[in-house]
Amino acid sequence: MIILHHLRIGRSVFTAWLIEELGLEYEAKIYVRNEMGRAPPELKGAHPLGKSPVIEHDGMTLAESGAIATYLIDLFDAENTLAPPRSDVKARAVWNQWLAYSEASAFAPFLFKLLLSREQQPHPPVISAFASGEVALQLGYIRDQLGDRPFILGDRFQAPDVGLTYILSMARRLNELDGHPTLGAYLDRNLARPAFQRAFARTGG
Ligand SMILES: N[C@@H](CCC(=O)N[C@@H](CS)C(=O)NCC(=O)O)C(=O)O
Repeated sequence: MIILHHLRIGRSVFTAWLIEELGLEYEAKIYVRNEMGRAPPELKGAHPLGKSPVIEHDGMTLAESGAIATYLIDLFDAENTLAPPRSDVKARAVWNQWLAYSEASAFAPFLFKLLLSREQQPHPPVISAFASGEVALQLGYIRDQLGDRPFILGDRFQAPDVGLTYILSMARRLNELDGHPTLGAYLDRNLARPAFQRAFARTGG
């Protein structure tokens, strides 16, 4: 049995979604953010950083959404539904690139935007210029790479689409998707998947 330490309203629902896509049993331990939007101290009982998602499985505790996704797929995706087979080294490398991309390159500019949106004007010009330029760069990159394909790696939904959905849902919250109809349609397509709907209902988002 997998235990998912789930902090509400954040990226952990996307780990629940992956677990649902794999059809696995799990228990969600749910934590609620404090008035500053931060995790409660009890989450440090699951992992020293006190951040979510964290899973416990088979005597192991694991943090970091990308590492959790790779672990679950290595163990449970025997049919290669969410990843190319490991024997296809190049396809797997491209898959890994996209799996890492959401947390490694894409996330920080959106976080800056989110934090700035909570600050009063005038905003610090260096951070504002960095955030705006990088958000435009990342959204343009995802749009161009997606093209007119339904999913980021082609015709088939795979694990990197989960992380990209997280990034694009942040972009939508920040009103950054208005000029990107193909990204909006991609986001809606992913959020409509029954496994996402189940994860949302089960965890509260
Ligand atoms: N790189 C980590 C980031 C984990 C993270 O920052 N999670 C946020 C939730 S979206 C969190 O727990 N924030 C609570 C806090 O920092 O107090 C991952 O991919 O899992």
